[in-house]
Amino acid sequence: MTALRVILGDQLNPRIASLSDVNKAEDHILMCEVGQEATYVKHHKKKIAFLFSAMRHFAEQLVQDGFNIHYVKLDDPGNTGSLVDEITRAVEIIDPSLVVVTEPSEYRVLQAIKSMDVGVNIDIRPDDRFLCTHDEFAQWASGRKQLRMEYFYREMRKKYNILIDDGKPTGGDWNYDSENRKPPKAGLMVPQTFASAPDELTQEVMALVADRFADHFGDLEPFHFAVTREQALQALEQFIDERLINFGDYQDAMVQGEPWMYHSHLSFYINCGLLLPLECVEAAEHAYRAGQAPLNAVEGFIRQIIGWREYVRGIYWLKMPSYEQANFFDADRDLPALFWGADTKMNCLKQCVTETKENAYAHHIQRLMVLGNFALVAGLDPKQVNEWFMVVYADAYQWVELPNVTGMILFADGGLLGSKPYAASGAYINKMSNYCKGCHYKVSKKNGEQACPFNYLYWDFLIRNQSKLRGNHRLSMIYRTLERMSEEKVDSVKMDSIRFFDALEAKQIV
Ligand code: FAD
Ligand code: DLZ
Ligand code: SF4
Repeated sequence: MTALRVILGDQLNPRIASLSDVNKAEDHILMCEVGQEATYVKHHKKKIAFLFSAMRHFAEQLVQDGFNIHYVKLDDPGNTGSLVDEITRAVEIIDPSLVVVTEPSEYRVLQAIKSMDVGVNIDIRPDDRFLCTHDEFAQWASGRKQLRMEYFYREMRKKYNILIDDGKPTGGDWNYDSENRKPPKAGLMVPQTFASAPDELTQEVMALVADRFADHFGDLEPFHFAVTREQALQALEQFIDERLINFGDYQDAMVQGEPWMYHSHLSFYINCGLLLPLECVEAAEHAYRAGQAPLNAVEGFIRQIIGWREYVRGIYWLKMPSYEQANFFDADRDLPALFWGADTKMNCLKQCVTETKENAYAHHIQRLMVLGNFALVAGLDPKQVNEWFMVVYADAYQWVELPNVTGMILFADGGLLGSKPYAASGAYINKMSNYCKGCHYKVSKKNGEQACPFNYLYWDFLIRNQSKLRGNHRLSMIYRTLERMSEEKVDSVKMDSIRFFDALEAKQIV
């Protein structure tokens, strides 16, 4: 019996469920580069080059290991341009008695595969790279008034026995986040991120991307991502050896000219399968046990992976497809051109967009507290904001992008994922970065043309949405402060915001 085993672009691991019972002699493995996946949103050039190169390297490895590979390149004659049509075409060519696929990570692709009729059974297997199944998450969520990552995370720690000593959390506490908010200090020496020179195969892919996707956002060069499992393991090792020690302390810090900071830069590799989440977590725990990294750093890193990563995926599958439509604040402002690199006088936004364009990467606090904070307080349309975040980051797949954008930054789900909106004034950005020093605006000024726009947009957001937010007990202090604000001050907030929004709409440089 011949099976056709489909490997999607984000399933690049030999331990993937669809290969668990592969018969090397008889089965065929299908991988395909298709125009539709690269253009349904116009992904950053670096993301496409990264994924195509990683796919080709993975296929090459499978060939060396003796598998029958049916690999369709983007420019192969006959390439139909869509995943579904390529699977159909391969079924016609290979004539298997079964198609096996690991559940696609994105709802859109799962629906497309489920609705296929290729004349043979399609076996869709759970993706066991994730640490929590859909059923487990649904069970955990059922009956709870509020979903909170922290409680989910504790369950995951217990389930996988991670940072647990004698049944209790290592060090006595579950969470050391309060130790992970140090502002950057002058003269921080940030180690280089992992870099590998593009080999011949990657160069070929880069030429293809430069030719076919020239109008997509983002810089293709320099390209230094890992594109094989071996290289991704080196990137993991380099993070554990050189940056994990400071990951916790400076997790929220932003420094001009330092796009990578002490973060791991592993999301690209974990999300496409080159690394497995549990091996990253185990490497970090091992470093702690060996005395190489402090607990606040190790626990913080582990929480991101077995906590946040699994939690957002759980919410995605719990709430799709309606989650895509969520717009709690009825926000409808168009995404301004500054997100695509048009000039802006707001230095924090300029830095984060420029680095995003160069690297297809920004770290979490840049995404959350600069780009996301602006999208929230300016009332940008969730659909356009989601599309932007899907386009620009090399780690973006809808299962992880959508909950982070709709839930975490925009609060467009009304508080399902997080308990309050992450809105902040310029003071937060000034505390956690050195961006304000080089800015046209004055972070110390609350109103007027020179004032930092975040300072008045923050209050304008709270005023505009008070009917929806006043009942949120985590915002009660802030609303009491607003009540005590003079009428004159409230008027200045509104006037400054109107002036700012008018300028945005008139496409002036803000
Ligand atoms: P580190 O800071 O080193 O964290 C370690 C790992 O934890 C990451 O590699 C990632 O796998 C995981 N992680 C951390 N935070 C989150 C989170 N909030 N959700 C899920 N996983 C997390 N992450 C993506 O992988 N893809 C996205 O498209 C994406 N879009 C985002 C959009 C917004 C608006 C925000 C606020 C966050 C988004 N994130 C996304 C989460 C997070 O910002 C990135 O995972 C992280 O910046 C990747 O860099 P890193 O590998 O250096 O992470
Ligand atoms: C993101 C992406 C891109 C750019 N190209 C491909 C591709 O050519 N072939 C493929 O199998 N997957 C690609 N992907 C990933 C998919 O868009 C999608 O995220 C996965 O199939 C998971 O559902
Ligand atoms: Fe950003 Fe305001 Fe600081 Fe300028 S002053 S960098 S706009 S926070």
